[in-house]
Amino acid sequence: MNKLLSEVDPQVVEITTKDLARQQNTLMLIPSENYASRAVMEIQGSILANKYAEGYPGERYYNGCEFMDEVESLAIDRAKALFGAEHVNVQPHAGSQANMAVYHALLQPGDTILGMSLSQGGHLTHGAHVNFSGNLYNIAAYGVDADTEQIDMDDVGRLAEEHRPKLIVVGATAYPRHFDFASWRQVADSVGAYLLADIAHIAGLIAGGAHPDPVPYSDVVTTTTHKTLRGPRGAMIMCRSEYADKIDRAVFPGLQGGPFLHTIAARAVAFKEASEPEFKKYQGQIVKNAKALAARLIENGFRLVSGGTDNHLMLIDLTSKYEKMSGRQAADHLEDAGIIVNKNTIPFDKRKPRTTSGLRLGTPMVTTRGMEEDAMVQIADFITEALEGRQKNSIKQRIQEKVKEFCTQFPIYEYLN
Ligand code: DSN
Repeated sequence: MNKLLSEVDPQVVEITTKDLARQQNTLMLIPSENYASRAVMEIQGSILANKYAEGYPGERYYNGCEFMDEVESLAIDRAKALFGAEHVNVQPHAGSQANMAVYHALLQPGDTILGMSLSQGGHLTHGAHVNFSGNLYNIAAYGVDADTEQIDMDDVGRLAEEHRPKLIVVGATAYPRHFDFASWRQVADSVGAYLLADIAHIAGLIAGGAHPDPVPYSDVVTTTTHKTLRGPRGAMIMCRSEYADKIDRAVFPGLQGGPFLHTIAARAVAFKEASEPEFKKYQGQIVKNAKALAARLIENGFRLVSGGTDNHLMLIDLTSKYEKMSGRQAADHLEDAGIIVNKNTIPFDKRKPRTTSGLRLGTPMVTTRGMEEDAMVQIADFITEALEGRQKNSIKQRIQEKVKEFCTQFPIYEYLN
């Protein structure tokens, strides 16, 4: 029981060490990822992982939960203070489970949900036909306007009127613009629907004051905790007090058994970090960096969906520059050059989701490393050079070396080296 990991399993240590080098030596631009702090990682690997604690603080089905109650209550109180929420459930294991719990709490199978179409920026759980949401519920989908590539609230209002949803989901995984939550509330009220804000991508920006706040306007807000919020993998649900019991019962015993107290404790740590002044500065810098990256990419001849970004991410429309290169090919070329991005559909994409005509990239991770606007100009130039020189392995190899050298200026997890 007291042996070191390196003694018990050198093979796993070796794999992890290789990924540490990858995380250090590449530019990780996937907008939904982040580097969790040492403190967050430390508590995740702690003895809190050893305990079952089905139930909620003060009402557990297991004995020995005194300190589990204490740490879960701390996480809840910190989340409430951070977001100004009336009620918080910190137990969902992941964002999909959080959304599933909300639907389970507020809807019956067959009820209508209005959510953003997956191909235009929504999430699987917002009604995709391959997901439980699209199977169990009747889905109406909104997208973006063909000219502006932004959500048109008049169109959302018309769709709501036509389909009379019981619940409207506002939120996305690939939308580079702000959500005006007050307008969403108006649409929800006009048809008597619940409003669910899924802020998984932008939770950190919201906590740091860099994006409008959904909490005053929404019945329920869900988020993962590992994206811009920079906590451990996992999720939480915030809601108005009137829905607290339904939401809690939907999570446990409705969908889950034992909560993961080690990650709940890590959420508590992340919420503490997110309440510090540096976090606000960090979130502001994410947005400044995204704008700088977007501006340079445009200067370098790329077209960005909707013309730019207001948040942490952007979508490159590759068709504007390269007739034949798909998002999949471009993401692979960039990986060869040490730059990690997502292939992603663009609105009204003619290619399939596994191929795509776009790239999704964002700045949370490079900002965590301490990079600022001048570094974004350099990154945009690396991307441009790699895609222009894609046919030649020697060019991609040279850029990979330059990227690795560039990354040495922004070390991660020095204590692990
Ligand atoms: N998988 C997430 C993303 O990358 O956007 C959404 O849950």
